[in-house]
Amino acid sequence: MPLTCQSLIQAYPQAWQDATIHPFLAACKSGSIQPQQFNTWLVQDYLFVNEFTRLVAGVLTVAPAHHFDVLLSGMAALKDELEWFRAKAAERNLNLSSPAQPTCVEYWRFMNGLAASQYAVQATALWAIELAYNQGWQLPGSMPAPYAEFADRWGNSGFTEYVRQLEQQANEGLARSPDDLQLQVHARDAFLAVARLEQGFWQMAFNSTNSTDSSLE
Ligand code: HMH
Repeated sequence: MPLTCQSLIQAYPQAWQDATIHPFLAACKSGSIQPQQFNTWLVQDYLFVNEFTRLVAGVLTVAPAHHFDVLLSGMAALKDELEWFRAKAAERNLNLSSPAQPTCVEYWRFMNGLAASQYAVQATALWAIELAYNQGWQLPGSMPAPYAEFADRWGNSGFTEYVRQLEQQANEGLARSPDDLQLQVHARDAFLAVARLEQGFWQMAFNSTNSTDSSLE
């Protein structure tokens, strides 16, 4: 039996719930998120997405050619997303040259390390990273301004469809070696690492107070 993306979520529901349901997102929904918390997330996520762009580029180098369309559409969307982050940061007078916090650096390292993995492992991680935001921003339901715009970026139907395509491609990659147990373990570990890092990323921003974050201003 080949491993599938859905079977990973079913096997580790708690890890996935921790990755996608967090007090940070609940506080955006209720409007009680503090500016330092939100701005820390925004700056650190910009730094994350820069490195994530390299991950997608790396996946492209090992993907079969018939998977290029989906990956290239993701790359094009990232160009727009990085511009959008810079505009949002400018509106809030945030310094995007701030240092990455340890949790962000840990996520970078994980993503850089994936380059040595087989395509199916990389495709599984890419799917999990995008699904975490797709579900995380969608699950709370409609958010008040200014957070609605953020929720829509990752919760919109086009992005949801993109994540579904990533899932199909990851499943296809996994299905190519149904008897390779080492590959399955590796893909599972990547999925669990993404879940843990996603939870940590929300927690990092949620914990941020004026005294813990020197990067704002
Ligand atoms: C931490 N995970 C994190 N940031 C993002 N922007 C995404 C996933 C989705 O691209």
